[in-house]
Amino acid sequence: RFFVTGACGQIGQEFLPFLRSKVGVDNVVASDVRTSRKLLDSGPFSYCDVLDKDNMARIILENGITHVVHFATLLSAIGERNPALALKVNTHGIQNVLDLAAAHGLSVYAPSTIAVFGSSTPRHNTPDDTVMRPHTMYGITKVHQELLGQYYHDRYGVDYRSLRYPGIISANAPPGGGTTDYGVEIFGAALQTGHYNCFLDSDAALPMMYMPDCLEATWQIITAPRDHLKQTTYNVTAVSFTPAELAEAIRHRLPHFSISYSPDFRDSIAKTWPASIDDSAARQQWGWAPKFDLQALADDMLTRLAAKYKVQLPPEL
Ligand code: VAH
Repeated sequence: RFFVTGACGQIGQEFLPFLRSKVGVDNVVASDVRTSRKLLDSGPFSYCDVLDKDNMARIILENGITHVVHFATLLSAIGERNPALALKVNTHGIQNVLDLAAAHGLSVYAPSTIAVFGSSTPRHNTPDDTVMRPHTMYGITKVHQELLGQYYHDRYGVDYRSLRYPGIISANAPPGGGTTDYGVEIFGAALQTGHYNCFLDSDAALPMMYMPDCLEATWQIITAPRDHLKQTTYNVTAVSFTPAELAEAIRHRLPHFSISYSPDFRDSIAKTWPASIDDSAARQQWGWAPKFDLQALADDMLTRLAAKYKVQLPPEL
């Protein structure tokens, strides 16, 4: 049975129904510090602040949990607005999860991020094992998570697994305060106003992935046979593009779409992250292969959001 923290977040919202479709609704207990009617009606839910270890222990033991999927976290941009809270939630949350995993023999999946890298890391085709000196509180806490996960794996035998997500683009769930959020906002603006003022500069290249690929990658690493895995944390990516290149892909379907640039502090964060990453270990060891490239991602986002906003897309050229 699975326990999912951060079920209301960008990834949690979509991973929850995906996981339930794989293992059965009643085999997944969702949790968060917020909830919604939709979430409560969708299956088992328990209120859980990841800082409250006793409550987490109660939920895990009373529900016979064997796997924890730990999504609760503060992302890069929101973390810079409140570094003290990001430090607390991100480090204590994973520590509580790992302590309970060690005590009760649980498996843990907790995502990491390309934000673990910094300006002294090679920016192109960044390998799995390289310099990790991040500049954001979010990145610092995720380096801590990676090392702690490895430590609990080596010392207490915890089956800890992690993917370094790139920016994740999704049509359903809004992102929650990251540097890569522009990649989602741009589609809503393109369809609703025809214009987007981007908070990153035109040339800020970042690795990205479409949500369906993210869900598959996450499921694949969770279910991969342990003896195929030679490391606890893997780079994964699908495509890399700049805001200008994404705008171009949108113009393919919406020729009148325009973009302007007003880079803010998030552009300075983006410039310290890799422009592209090397995920060959994930491809070799557990068969990672993304399905969506830039144009496929843009077309699918526009089709889904046009239906949501009831906007007519011009016929394909
Ligand atoms: C962020 N979307 O922007 C997150 C991500 C690739 C970075 O972890 O903070």
